[in-house]
Amino acid sequence: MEIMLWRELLEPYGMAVDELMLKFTQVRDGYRKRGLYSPIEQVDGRLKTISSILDKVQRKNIEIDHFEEQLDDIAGIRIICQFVEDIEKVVEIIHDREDLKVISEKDYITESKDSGYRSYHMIVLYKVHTIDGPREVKVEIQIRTLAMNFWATVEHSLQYKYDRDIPDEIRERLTNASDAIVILDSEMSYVRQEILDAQNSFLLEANVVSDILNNIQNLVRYSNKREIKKIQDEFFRIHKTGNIKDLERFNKELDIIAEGRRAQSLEE
Ligand code: 0O2
Repeated sequence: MEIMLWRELLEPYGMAVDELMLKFTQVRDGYRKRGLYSPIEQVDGRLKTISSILDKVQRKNIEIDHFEEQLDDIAGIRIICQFVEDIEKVVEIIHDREDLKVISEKDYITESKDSGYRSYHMIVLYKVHTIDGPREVKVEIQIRTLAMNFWATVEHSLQYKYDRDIPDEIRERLTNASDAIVILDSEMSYVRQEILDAQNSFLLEANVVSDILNNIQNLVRYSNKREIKKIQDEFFRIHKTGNIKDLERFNKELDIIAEGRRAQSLEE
């Protein structure tokens, strides 16, 4: 196969990775903008390199001309969650999306791989629009916690270092580390609600403060300097108390003032 042909073949997969990374990042940001906890913490993506495709084709005895049908992970998206419970939510989000058709799922969380690897895998079909027309491609989505990702990243590097033949002693340590990660994830689940409450109130405060500052910015156009200074001082005073309810009340008052000023300026 010629090198130019490879590039053309892989192009729709690269597009799928770029588009899906953006879409899942938008899902995360959508939650956060509304002051909600996002089940998605981080989104990564990669197009399998030609050399890695050739390695896998050789390892799995796949005919080179059929690699597209046989390999599910030419396009790969990785979604990292904080807690094990979030994985279920992300799986649900993926099932509900109209632009993704789930064709298979592997649950390596309930049943880890012999290596100790844990992750939830979904193979989906996704349509991209190339200059040659629409193309539906397979994408592998790996969903795992931060802790599972830490283990998988380290183990993956060791697989490369030892050419997939990790010495027994290191393998044993990795198995121990994988067991420790199950315990870590389950301990974190116990304190999940506490962490979620803290994160939610932080996000909520960040959003209210940003709304207040927008309101003040808009009021600058319709009010005099003395009035703006008074509003700002009041904002600093309430912000110092750290009381989110008072901040929300103050923001509502600013909304009303801003609305009144806008209406007044239209009448003039
Ligand atoms: P890369 O470099 O990430 O692209 P197989 O290779 O036979 O195990 P299969 O049948 O294609 O995999 O599907 P499976 O088991 O769902 O694994 C696909 C991908 O999951 C792998 O792709 C890895 O990314 C990840 N994975 C699976 N098992 C392990 C493991 O034991 N350790 C780590 N670190 N990752 C794993 P590639 O092509 O192997 O690698």
